[in-house]
Amino acid sequence: MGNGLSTVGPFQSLHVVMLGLDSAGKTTVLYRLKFNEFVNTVPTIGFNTERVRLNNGAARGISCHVWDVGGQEKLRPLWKSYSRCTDGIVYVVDSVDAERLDEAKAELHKVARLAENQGAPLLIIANKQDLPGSLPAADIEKRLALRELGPSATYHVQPACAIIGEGLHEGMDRLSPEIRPREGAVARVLSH
Ligand SMILES: Nc1nc2c(ncn2[C@@H]2O[C@H](COP(=O)(O)OP(=O)(O)OP(=O)(O)O)[C@@H](O)[C@H]2O)c(=O)[nH]1
Ligand SMILES: [Mg+2]
Repeated sequence: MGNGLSTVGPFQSLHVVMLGLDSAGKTTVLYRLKFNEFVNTVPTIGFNTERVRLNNGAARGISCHVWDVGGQEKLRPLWKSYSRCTDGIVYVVDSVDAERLDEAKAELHKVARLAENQGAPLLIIANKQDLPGSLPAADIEKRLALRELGPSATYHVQPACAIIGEGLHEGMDRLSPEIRPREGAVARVLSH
């Protein structure tokens, strides 16, 4: 990501949507961020949402309203409405599921190219780095063809292991300084 000036300070609240294929680890990420512990999950039918206070680096003190939307194929049409006017998109990828990386790429590009998501920074979580055979962040970046999202897209690929929480706060720390108030964001910031 670039070196954008931070426009988001403590006590402000951001709206972040978390997407990714089923079983990528989204709900595990959500509860790890919220409770700082491993929570055994079941596949999400619909969505989960939690308010999460970030505690790392530049993001310290920022409150995020995180929406974790189910990733099963039949639920993906919902992604569009959950990502509308979001301040940032977290896209979780299972780094050992090489077979489905093309599918993950297609779904990501669909969402990132929506007109209303232009300008929303993207954090890719290359999850499950604890498993043997997990692809490194650089390979995930290539396989997702992030450069094809265009020169104005801001993204960062963060290696992570959601079951122990490694990399998650670091990732969120990279996301938040990239968030600049857009129309929706300003309204939400002022309303908190
Ligand atoms: N080894 C390992 N397993 C993980 C990690 N993160 C999540 N898992 C496991 O992956 C499985 C799926 O995790 P979920 O968080 O339910 O996945 P999800 O993306 O929310 O899936 P949907 O709700 O169906 O979209 C669970 O068994 C998790 O325990 C990780 O970093 N490492
Ligand atoms: Mg889930």
